[in-house]
Amino acid sequence: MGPSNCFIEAAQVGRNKFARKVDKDVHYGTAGFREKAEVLDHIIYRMGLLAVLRAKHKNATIGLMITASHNPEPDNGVKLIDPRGEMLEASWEKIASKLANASDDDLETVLNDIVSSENIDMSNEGSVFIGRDTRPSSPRLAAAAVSGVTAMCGRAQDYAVVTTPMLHFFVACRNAGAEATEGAYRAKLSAAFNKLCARVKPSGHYKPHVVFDGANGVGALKMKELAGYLSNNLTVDIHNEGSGKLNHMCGADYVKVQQRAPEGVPASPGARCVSVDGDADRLVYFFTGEDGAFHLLDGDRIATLVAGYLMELVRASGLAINLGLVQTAYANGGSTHYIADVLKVPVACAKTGVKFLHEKALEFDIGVYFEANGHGTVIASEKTSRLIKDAISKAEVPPGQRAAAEQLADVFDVINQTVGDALSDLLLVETILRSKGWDARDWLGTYADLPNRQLKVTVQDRRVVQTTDAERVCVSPEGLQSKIDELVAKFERGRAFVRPSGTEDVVRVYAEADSQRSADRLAALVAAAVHQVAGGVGDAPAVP
Ligand code: 16G
Ligand code: MG
Repeated sequence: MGPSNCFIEAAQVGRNKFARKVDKDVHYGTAGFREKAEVLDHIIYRMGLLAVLRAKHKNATIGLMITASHNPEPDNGVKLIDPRGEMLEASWEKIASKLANASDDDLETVLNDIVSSENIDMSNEGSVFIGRDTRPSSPRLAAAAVSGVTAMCGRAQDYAVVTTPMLHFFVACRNAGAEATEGAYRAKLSAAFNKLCARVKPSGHYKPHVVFDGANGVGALKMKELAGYLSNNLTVDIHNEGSGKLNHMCGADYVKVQQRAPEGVPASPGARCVSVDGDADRLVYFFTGEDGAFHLLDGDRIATLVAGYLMELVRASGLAINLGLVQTAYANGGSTHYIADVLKVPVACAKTGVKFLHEKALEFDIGVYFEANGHGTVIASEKTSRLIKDAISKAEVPPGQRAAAEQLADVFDVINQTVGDALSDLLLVETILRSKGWDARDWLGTYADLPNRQLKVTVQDRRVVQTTDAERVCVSPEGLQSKIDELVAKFERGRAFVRPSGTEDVVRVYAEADSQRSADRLAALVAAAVHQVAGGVGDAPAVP
């Protein structure tokens, strides 16, 4: 079929089988499109079309993942994955939004416009990998995506139920000429982990056992499979394995936001527990103390653990590698102080959203990045990987330095560098705790968090709030930042910022200070200032 026939067919199928159900304008945001599942069919069909165009444009395989991550079960969503396993390039997010919002009658025109403005060679193959989470609506929506790919004369490979990071991995593998299968993924992670474990016997407080909260989603299914390959190096006790409702009273988001243990997980004091989210691209650790108190080890804790450990290895290797940690403004001031001033690791700040952290991390030879909510990974430049390989193979490198380089290489094998991956991050954290002989309490003891508070303010139009300097400074509305500065100055160790949410129709407020009472007061005062100058809706926030 000639290229123009593809457009005609794509538009016809779109009109006949995947007509728009709602007229609401949608927007491809940091996590793709996310809506109620029943209105997504036409959007996902169109993303199938777009994925083929993107694949032809890049002359490479593109990924299409159907998930709404930590959202409630009735929601769903879609995001595209670029050739090296990274998130869709920003300029194509606008194209995605335009295609999703086109009327049924305009489809053919919009598709033609994309091809001419992006100069797409339609004779290239359009290969698209498709994956989905465990939501009841996901099989139907995956079928819509396949229809889109087929109508656009592309070739779909359906991986059925996989985690988001697995699909990123498959796309990167295929485009690098490597095996893109679940078996290859499991083999890579488990072989690297088992090799690292063979080198270090469990010692000190470390016990090779974790309690796993699978959020009743795909993370539980895939952890169960992976666990079978870890032999005695780690036993995993899996709960919320799928019989309950997805993300309901469980999972990483629930645990982080509610600051409490998930339901469905037995609370045995001191046991190291981990929660992943609905598509297993983020995780948090926690444990319950002897006194029943809940203790969270969030993305900031993981970041400091990982960056500190890798910095030790880099120093021991003697290699000229510039390692840095990327956080967001949400990172607790206690963690930033510890990593920068105690562990002496350079720290950079990026805007909220995985792709912004990833981008910033590329500026380092080894970039560690984590959001406080548990999204994150580590990436190394090609130059760094070469440097490490050379150090291992050169006879003149002193044994101690070579051993550190070897350890670095093996640690990188356990990491999914394409995107944050809860299963890979879990193995990384376990590797480090094991090598330090730490339990969760030792890990928690490395530094103290500053008390903090997050609030939301509803305003008429959240776009009036604009920020700069990685969201730490508010430039609009005028006068808001000077008001925040004034308030912050009144509190010991005070810090606060505001930003429009990318996923909810609210302005978010974050504040921290030397006591919980002060953090609560500062957050409320800043929220009241936002309400006053940014067009607050309803009653002004109460100040305790
Ligand atoms: C999205 C982002 C997450 C970010 C969150 C912020 C990805 C894959 N996900 O879920 O990184 O923390 O948005 O939400 O990038 P907010 O803008 O509503 O605060
Ligand atoms: Mg997720």
